[in-house]
Amino acid sequence: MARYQNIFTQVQLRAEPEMGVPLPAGSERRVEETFVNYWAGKIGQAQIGPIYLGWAGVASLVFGFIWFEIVGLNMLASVDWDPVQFVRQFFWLALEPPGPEYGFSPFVPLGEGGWWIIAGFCLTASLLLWWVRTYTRAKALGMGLHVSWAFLSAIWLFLVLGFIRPFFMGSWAEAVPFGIFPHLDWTAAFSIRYGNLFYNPFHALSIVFLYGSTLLFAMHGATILAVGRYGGERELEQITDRGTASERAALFWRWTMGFNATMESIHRWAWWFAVLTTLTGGIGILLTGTVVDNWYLWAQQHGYAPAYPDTGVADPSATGSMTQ
Ligand code: 07D
Ligand code: 07D
Repeated sequence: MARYQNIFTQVQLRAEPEMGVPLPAGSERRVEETFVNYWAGKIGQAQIGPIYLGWAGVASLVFGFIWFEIVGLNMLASVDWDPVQFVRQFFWLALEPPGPEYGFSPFVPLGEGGWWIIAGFCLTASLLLWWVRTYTRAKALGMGLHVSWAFLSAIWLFLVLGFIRPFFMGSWAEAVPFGIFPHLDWTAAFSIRYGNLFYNPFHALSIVFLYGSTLLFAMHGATILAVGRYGGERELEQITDRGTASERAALFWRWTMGFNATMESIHRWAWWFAVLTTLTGGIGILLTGTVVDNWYLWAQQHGYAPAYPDTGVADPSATGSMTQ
């Protein structure tokens, strides 16, 4: 007998693999193999595959692999090809972008940032090709493109950080290095150089949406789990029926906060909060150094930060002497 399964069901199916709907003529699945994994079944579906890679998927993996190799080999070279030091110092190793003397030139000696440009190109190609898959696979399944547009919002912030803003600043040196702690050092240095990012209202908005995303995620996840005993994850039949898990879930929030999202709108809330985190973030980063040189002084001018009594010491970033 067919039994309803969800990711919290303890019983794992062991049957003929589910191969999905037939694909339109001309499309091909690259990897038809399937197998069953017990631990995968503990957190989701036990069946792994088939996976549709297609040309975009294969090209994305190839570019991603080249990016990974370029970064890894440069890091290895930086410790004189010593594998032990590579492992010991991994978190601190970096592949840095070109220095300011090269401006935004595409022709930079490999050892002085050229590798960073090539690696950045490969990572960008890899991400964009993966994005193409989210688009074409959704189309092939007759789905909406919500995942693609959301992913594009993250790619927007990534491109602002590594390409669009450096382009407008006229210097690769503004871009983020590849490396675990080095990219955090860049983040801290960026904030200090541009007068404390906390006074950038778009950074604040981005934080609102990031925090909001975690709150909404927790509320929605908890609510659906809490009505799991009434079949809460079977959202479709729940929308129209009275006395269902969905109705309880909605009533819970109306009783506790006076307002409830609907089964549909809660997902729109989540989508917008997540998308706006990186969308507003990208705007905030793009404005930094291009339009606003010092967020703290900007905030003072706009009554957003307190102005302290004059000390008589000239702030170089206020006099314009720092911009050549
Ligand atoms: C959980 C999904 C899985 C994804 C993971 C990331 C790589 C990179 C590369 C060694 C939530 C895989 C990572 C493939 C390896 C090399 C060269 C997603 C999940 C597990 N950051 N950041 C991390 C990236 C920026 C910041 C961790 C990427 C900005 C802070 C990881 C980018 C700024 C902190 C990482 C990027 C910034 C981190 C965990 C790109 C401002 C942390 C990420 C492409 C936004 C945290 C040691 C995670 C940490 C952390 C990856 C950009 C700030 C290494 C790929 C420049 C403050 N970042 N980051 O779980 O522990 O994401 O750092 O733009 O505290 Mg970062
Ligand atoms: C990076 C989008 C690109 C990622 C992509 C993924 C792979 C992995 C892996 C297959 C994350 C590519 C994936 C390659 C493949 C596998 C395994 C999204 C990215 C496409 N900040 N801050 C933010 C807070 C401070 C600074 C955002 C908090 C300080 C800078 C976020 C605090 C200084 C930047 C946020 C705080 C500072 C940010 C990021 C508190 C440092 C950015 C949102 C409490 C001293 C970024 C406008 C995000 C931004 C950003 C939070 C403090 C610097 C909301 C909570 C004051 C330079 N900060 N921050 O989703 O957009 O990133 O700013 O102190 O660039 Mg900040």
